[in-house]
Amino acid sequence: MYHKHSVHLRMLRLLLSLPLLLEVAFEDFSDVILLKLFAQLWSRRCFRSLTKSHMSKNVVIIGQTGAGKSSLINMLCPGANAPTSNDTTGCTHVEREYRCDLGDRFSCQVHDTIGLEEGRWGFLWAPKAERRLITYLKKMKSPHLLVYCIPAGRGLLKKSDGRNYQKFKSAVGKNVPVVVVVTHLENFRGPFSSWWSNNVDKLKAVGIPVDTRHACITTLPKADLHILCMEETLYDNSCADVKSLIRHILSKM
Ligand SMILES: Nc1nc2c(ncn2[C@@H]2O[C@H](COP(=O)(O)OP(=O)(O)O)[C@@H](O)[C@H]2O)c(=O)[nH]1
Ligand SMILES: [Mg+2]
Repeated sequence: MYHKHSVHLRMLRLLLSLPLLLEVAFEDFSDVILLKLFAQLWSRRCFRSLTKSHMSKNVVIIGQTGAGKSSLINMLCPGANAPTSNDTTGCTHVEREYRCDLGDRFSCQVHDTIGLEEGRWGFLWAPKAERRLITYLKKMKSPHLLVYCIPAGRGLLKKSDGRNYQKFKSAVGKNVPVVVVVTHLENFRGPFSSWWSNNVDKLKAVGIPVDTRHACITTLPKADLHILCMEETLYDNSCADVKSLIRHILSKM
């Protein structure tokens, strides 16, 4: 992408300077005017192409209540202050979008959503939460990417995660990729990425394809990691891994 733009820029500079050079060299001004016109059209095309990478793309974070969706938003978008809680019922009561700087001249909109799989006693009973999410995705002009959030703790990966993964994958259609972000990994021994390979059988069993693009992270803030005597870099590395995953997918669109 970067290479393509720098080539565009160089060609643009060359083309813009051509009419001036020719004006000096030739007396036939009609050719020069035509060249100027061509250069202007080219510059507009280049401008559109250059701004494309800054265009906002919609990344929607979904998953069961407590998976860490809002915490992930707060990690990706400093200052977002998305409400988080470890209450038994969800504390995200309304969908909201935040601007996220992905680095490498990329940015996107990340959407926090209401938690799935709550009981009747929850903020929004599971069937209603599903319908609401489907409506939200349909209303959105174009979701570009779904990020399915899974908590990594023991017994936390559920059949319902596979069901929801498949349900929302087909709801958005085959042109919208779905990736997985596994959270709550700060206590994992070894590199976080090996959680995925350690758990392929369970992923298969619940119905999440093992070749799904993914990131394995913790969203625990640095202050909390510090209290637990854990490396604060776990936070920065997690943030970088998710951003690079999102950037990788969006840059191919
Ligand atoms: N230890 C740990 N706690 C997390 C992590 N991600 C989220 N949490 C906690 O889990 C609870 C639910 O997180 P929240 O972001 O509100 O989940 P949501 O319902 O999916 O939006 C909060 O208390 C978070 O602090 C994580 O990676 N590690
Ligand atoms: Mg939330």
